[in-house]
Amino acid sequence: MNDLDQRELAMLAIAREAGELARRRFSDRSSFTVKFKGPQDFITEADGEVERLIVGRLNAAFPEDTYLGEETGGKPGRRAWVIDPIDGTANFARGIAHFCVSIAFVEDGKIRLGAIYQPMSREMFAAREGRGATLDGAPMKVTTTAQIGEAAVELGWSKRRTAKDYTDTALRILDAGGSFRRCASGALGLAFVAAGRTDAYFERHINSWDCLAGILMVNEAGGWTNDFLAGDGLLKGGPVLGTNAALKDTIAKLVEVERG
Ligand code: LIP
Repeated sequence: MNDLDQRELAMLAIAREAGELARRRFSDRSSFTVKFKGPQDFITEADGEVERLIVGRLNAAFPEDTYLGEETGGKPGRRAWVIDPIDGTANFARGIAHFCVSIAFVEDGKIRLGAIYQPMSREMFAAREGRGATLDGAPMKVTTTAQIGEAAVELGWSKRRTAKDYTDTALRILDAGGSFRRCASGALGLAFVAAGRTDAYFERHINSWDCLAGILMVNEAGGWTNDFLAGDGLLKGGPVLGTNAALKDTIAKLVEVERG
């Protein structure tokens, strides 16, 4: 078993263990309080608790690796785990069962592994560079939708970009005949593109911990993403578009992102 095999097995087991902890906290609303890191930026004690579990387990198994976590930060090196302990925190805080644990492994600037575990459905979305993407072990494939008039597009939102940018983008999608939604978890939004549940996910600014696992899944499921890690996406975030090859040019033009 090589290093990546060992990391893949550990990542999947830890994502599931961490997700079950998040599920227990979500199911007992007296177990956490809701606070704000900023406008519309929720946090609960569960976020930190889950991240500490993930980092502790990974550090014990791979002490030479580095980390970048939404809640504890970090200095990612050549081999780095990029972690969102609870993506969809606003949903978690409001009692909406649409949230996940997202873990990605980046080596030499390439996303090698990704796991997105949705605790309330107990679905495990996963991918390994060059070996495809799976949902509970079964292969995932993006849709073949080619017409925007048949497409469902999820548009991620945060206050990191203007309301006008968001509404202008949504209007272009709607005027072109597409439908749009916003479900408040970028990781699940990209995982659903990989699973063929939606046709595209776009967000003008998203953080690396929210999207790296999902980016790998979309590419390994036969889809296309922009080059998120170009420039300084790992530390500064940036735009993310994940879709299928048939819609790529249409959607990229509507959301005004470089096709690369
Ligand atoms: C969320 C992101 C999502 C964004 C939400 C929020 P969090 O992350 O995954 O892409 O649209 O506003 O930032 O805060 O739930 O971990």
